[in-house]
Amino acid sequence: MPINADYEYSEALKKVDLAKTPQEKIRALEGLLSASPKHKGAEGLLQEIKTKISKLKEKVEKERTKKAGGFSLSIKKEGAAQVVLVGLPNSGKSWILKKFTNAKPEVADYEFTTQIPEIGVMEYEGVNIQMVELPALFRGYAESEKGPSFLSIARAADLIVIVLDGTRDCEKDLFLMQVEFEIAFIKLERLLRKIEGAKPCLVVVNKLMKSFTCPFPVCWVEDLKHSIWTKLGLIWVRTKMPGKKTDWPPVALPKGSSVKDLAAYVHKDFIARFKFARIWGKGVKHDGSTVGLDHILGEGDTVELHLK
Ligand SMILES: Nc1nc2c(ncn2[C@@H]2O[C@H](COP(=O)(O)OP(=O)(O)O)[C@@H](O)[C@H]2O)c(=O)[nH]1
Ligand SMILES: [Mg+2]
Repeated sequence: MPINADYEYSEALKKVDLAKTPQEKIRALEGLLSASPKHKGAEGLLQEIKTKISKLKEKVEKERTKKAGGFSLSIKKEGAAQVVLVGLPNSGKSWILKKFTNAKPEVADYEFTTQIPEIGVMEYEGVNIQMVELPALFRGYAESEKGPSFLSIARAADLIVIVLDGTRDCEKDLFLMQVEFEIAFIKLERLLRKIEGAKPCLVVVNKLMKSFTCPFPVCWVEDLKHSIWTKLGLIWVRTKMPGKKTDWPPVALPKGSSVKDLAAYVHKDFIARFKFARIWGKGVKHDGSTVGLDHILGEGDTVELHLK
């Protein structure tokens, strides 16, 4: 290890010793983690630090939830993915939920209209995606009475959509929310920077289109549906059995899925009974091509499964 790296590590270690509150300890350990050597021999050490961090975070979160009256909220996932809408009061979360889903939330020109999570279902090419609106964020949310419970829903979601009001100072509003996520130990996935354990997130600008500096992927509200789908990293494919009509609804699978993944999804016995599949779609040279289990699927493919 180079001398200065050695020095950095021992400084980081000192900070860990000096940290008093669990929060300080977490930050210090995260510092230690980045200052630690990354070679093969250090894997055990790195793992030890990571375990310490996650245990401390769990402890802090438990205490926060206990303070909030002991309720950790969770919303049962339905459909191919769960997407959570977060934003400041009046940013247009309910308006978005109403526009893109079957839900009928109250959309109103006063603050904190939505007091409990509202749930709707958005359809993309026949695939259902659950959309949950969380009660509006504010400064101090992560340590407020109900904020931690609501943030636990965001933590469990597949994607966090941050709603910004384009008529306001977007950078400032976004920063306020970033701080709350930081306090709640929810790491948000950034453009151009890989962060371990980070949550996929998407910023949507509502009301007025404008551009601003943003470390996360951004879209305009009119493109939200497609942007959510892209960000989820899913593809939809349609299945059929020989001689039958194409099934409905389509199946959503992670990008890069194979015929084998699809067969396993459709029925637990289908891999064992698989003979071959025929595919129609952009992914194959000739419509109706015969493929095996390893064939990688493309979005919009129709797959006919031939079984023993
Ligand atoms: N002009 C315009 N107004 C909007 C838009 N989205 C929401 N609003 C208005 O902003 C206010 C707050 O919307 P709402 O969805 O209730 O905000 P929430 O508190 O984030 O759920 C309402 O008066 C909406 O009519 C939009 O895209 N354009
Ligand atoms: Mg609302």
